[in-house]
Amino acid sequence: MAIDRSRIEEENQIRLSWHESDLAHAVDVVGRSGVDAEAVIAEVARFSAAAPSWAVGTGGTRFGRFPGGGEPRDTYEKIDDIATLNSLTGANRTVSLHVPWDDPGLGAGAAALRRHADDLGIGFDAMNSNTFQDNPSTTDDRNVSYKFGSLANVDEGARRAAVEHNHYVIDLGVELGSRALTVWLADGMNHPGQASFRGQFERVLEGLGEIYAHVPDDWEMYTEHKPYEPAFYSSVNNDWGTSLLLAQGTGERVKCLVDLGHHLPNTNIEQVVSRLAMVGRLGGFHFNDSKYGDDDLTVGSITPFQLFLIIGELLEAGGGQMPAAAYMIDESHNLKDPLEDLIQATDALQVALAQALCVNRADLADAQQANDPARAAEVLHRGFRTDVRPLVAEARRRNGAALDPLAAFRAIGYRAAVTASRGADSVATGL
Ligand code: LRH
Ligand code: MN
Repeated sequence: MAIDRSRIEEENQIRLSWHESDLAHAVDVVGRSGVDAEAVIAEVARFSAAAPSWAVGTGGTRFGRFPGGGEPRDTYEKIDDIATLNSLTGANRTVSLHVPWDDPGLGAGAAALRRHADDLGIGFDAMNSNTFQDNPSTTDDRNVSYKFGSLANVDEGARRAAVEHNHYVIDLGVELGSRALTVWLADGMNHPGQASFRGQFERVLEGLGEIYAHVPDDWEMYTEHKPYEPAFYSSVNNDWGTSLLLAQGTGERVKCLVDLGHHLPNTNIEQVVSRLAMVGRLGGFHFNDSKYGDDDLTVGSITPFQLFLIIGELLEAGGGQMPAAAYMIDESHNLKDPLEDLIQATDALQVALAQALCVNRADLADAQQANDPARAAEVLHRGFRTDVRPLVAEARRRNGAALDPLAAFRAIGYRAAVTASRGADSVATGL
């Protein structure tokens, strides 16, 4: 089930005259700070963030889960929903799968899923392996468990299972046209003394090496750090420093993936981004937002200024454009409709990018060179406080998408339609 694009055009027609006057004003305002609005619109239109297959359903917490109905029942329907999302935002052109939550099987299964996604104009972004849950195909049959870790486990059987699972995920990704693997490990300790910090690190480094040996030459591999959860005393890959050591210790095409929610409160994430980009090891992002822990909330909903600064560092690293990297959203929805949340997340990324592009980088460099922090702040805030929404809407319109994607999603009634066809209690696999 895909949205009829003519319906999106109808919704745009309703708003077109307002949009055109708002756009003319925004172009004028941006022009006065020496920024080319056309360049901003073009760069926003070029941007895309992969949608996570595990976030088109209701996630829930250990305290409860309140599904809203009409959830995708398999990976095909997840891709239908992501195609709908992309037709509204024009900026979610790929899906990031999580195995075994999404596993069409090698051969005919993968080929059929690839055809389905292709027909809907959706590509496959980085694949995610899962060695944080025991499951029939990788652990149970081998009578091993990830309870005490996967690559870091002292049990050779568990380590073997984890390496071979990642090999399988790579093989699947190759057949689907993906070009990267993300390895996030839940491995760590809950209790001081439970294991050796160095021992766990060295076993993970060895395991990543065995996984990397299977990675095709035109692929990248990402290590994703996280300070805690589900390990509550220490995680093996706990921060960007450890992630960088693992990436540099494993191979040239191994880079670090920055999940915004995987940083302790008050961590200067934009500085982490600057460091990793500086050494050529910034592989990708899992965008979300959080107030306390890994809350996986809507991108830009809690700390929009931090998101603006992070994207500013990316433009710095990319010479005024977004550098090539794996941009992905990683959220878990509890209260909002999953697609509405992803629409708002994507809009927040497009808005933060447009704001960062509205910073006159030459003026900022001048102020920095003059040790004039007040003027530097003025230049920065001028970008952050510019109402860039008409520029973002125009970028979407030029991508054949919606001026106002959330309003269009509701007006078109996609959720009601899929609830009718899938059932009010259909449940999606994932978090
Ligand atoms: C871990 C994480 C990781 C995924 C999972 C769904 O918290 O961010 O990226 O494997 O969420
Ligand atoms: Mn993540």
